Amino acid sequence: MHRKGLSSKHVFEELKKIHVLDNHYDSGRILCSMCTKPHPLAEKAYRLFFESNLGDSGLFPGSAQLEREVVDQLATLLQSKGAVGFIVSGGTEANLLALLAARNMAKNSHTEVVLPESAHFSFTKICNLLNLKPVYARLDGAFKVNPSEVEGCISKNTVAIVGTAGTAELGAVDPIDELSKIALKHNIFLHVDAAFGGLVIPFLPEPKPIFDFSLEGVKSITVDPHKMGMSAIPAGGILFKDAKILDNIKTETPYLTDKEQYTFIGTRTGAAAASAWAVFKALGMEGYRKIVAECIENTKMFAEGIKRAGFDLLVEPTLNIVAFKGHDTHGLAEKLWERGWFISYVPRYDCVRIVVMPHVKRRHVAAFLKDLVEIEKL
Ligand code: 0PR
Repeated sequence: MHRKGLSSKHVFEELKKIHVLDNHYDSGRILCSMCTKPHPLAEKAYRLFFESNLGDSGLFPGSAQLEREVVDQLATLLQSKGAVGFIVSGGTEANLLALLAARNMAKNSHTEVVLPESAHFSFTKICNLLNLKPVYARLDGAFKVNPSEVEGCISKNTVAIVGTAGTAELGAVDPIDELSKIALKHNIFLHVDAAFGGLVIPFLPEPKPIFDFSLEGVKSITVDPHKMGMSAIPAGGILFKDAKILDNIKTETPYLTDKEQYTFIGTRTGAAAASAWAVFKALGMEGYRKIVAECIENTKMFAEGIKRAGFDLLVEPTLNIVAFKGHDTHGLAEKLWERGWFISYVPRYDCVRIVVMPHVKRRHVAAFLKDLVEIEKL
């Protein structure tokens, strides 16, 4: 640190020089991210609530109201009347709170969680933290978890079953309706990780998979405004079917304005909730439907172009994620990186993954496909 402070102007000039090192969604070249350029109102709302700390929400009742209203809107979207929850730091914390609740609700001796093989890596961290043993259930040919495999993984030690509505790698939607039946039959907590899909699936045309609280066995859902919600980071969402579940994740905070906290993070910004609130208001159901429709259209354009260039899709996309492979997929990924395309190489499936977020426009798809054809010809 300098002994004497520098002028704000000087400091900001320095910052701007470093800022150019970052990549920006506007370039259309970021095809490996589940985040996107936030809606313009998200930024305005964020600035307005910049100081707010929901870790001591009695000081910020306005922010607390916005958080409750965002959660209520998510609950309605996910077909619930009484669901409660929080805007948290992201999908990782949301999944953590769900499994913490499930573990604390189960008997002390219970130590296992049944996960699809395709579960997000956040569950590896969570199992570590909560001292839970992950028991992995195998997938079917469409990369969705096989319900009978899930049932076979259940033991007297199982605290929860997890299903994913929109896997990170392929955008697959597990058969949550089947998992719900299994969870009810065995009286086990079912958590749905819809971190990505939760703000996509409700806006798809029918027929669409059912993954929400309309299924009786579903006890909690992760759904992140900072992914397809176009909100500012950090805005994850965790919803629980009813308020009783919250007792299992409560920590007393006797000297704060609020006498208890339920989130893992203590000091946490209210600006993210304000930003999600503003975007929900500004877009409405119709706005999101349009954005999702454009992403799906661009996904189809990618998929068709990729097939035409001679590559194989791993699976026809359900959501706005495309995965494909060729004879030397890693080599292909490297050539795409060299040409400035930020794509993911997924070792598990030896494929290239593209997430078609709202910042990816038709012209970017066309430019990518042109490069892909050129690379294939070399
Ligand atoms: N669950 C699912 C299904 C996810 O896809 C993710 C993140 C999480 C949980 C965890 O969410 P947080 O990262 O908010 O805690 N999925 C993205 C992924 O792994 C995260 C991401 C976002 C990666 C932006 C890269 C990136 O540029 O692909």
